[in-house]
Amino acid sequence: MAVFEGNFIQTESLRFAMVIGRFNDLVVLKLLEGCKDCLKRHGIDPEPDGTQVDYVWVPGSFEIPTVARQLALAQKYDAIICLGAVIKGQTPHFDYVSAEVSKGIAAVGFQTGVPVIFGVLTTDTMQQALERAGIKSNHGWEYAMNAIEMASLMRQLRSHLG
Ligand code: INI
Repeated sequence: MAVFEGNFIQTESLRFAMVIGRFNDLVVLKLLEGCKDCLKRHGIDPEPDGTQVDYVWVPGSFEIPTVARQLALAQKYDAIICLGAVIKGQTPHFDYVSAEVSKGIAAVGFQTGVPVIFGVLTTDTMQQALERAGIKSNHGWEYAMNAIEMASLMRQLRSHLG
């Protein structure tokens, strides 16, 4: 029998896509920065003119699952990282947008078998969002770590299971 775990060392052939909701871009751009920094420090070229990461921008978090699904169905990426920020203080839409984006992203992962990382902050205030996007820590970094780990794990499982 065997134990499977993703690693962070064989990263040069991994392919990622990022789907980024532009809404609350003050927060989202910081998450993106953290994400790219983590990828780079794990040997992945995050530049859009390189071969490892594609970037797709959408208007807001609500649109993320539609695009993530299309990317996943292409079976071209080892993982898809979804970045967004849904902030309660700003709108009564909060409950609808946060529910749909979380359900939608989970559904894409289940339906396609491609790891889809839920990098959408859902907070009560802009202050809380900024704290999670760099003022205290940058969750973008963790989202990239999760993507690398899952990408590596799924490659191992594919080669083991055939
Ligand atoms: N989109 C977000 O990503 N975050 C939000 O906080 C937000 N608010 O507050 O409304 C938001 N709304 C836009 C939504 O994602 C769609 O782009 C829009 O409803 C068009 O479908």
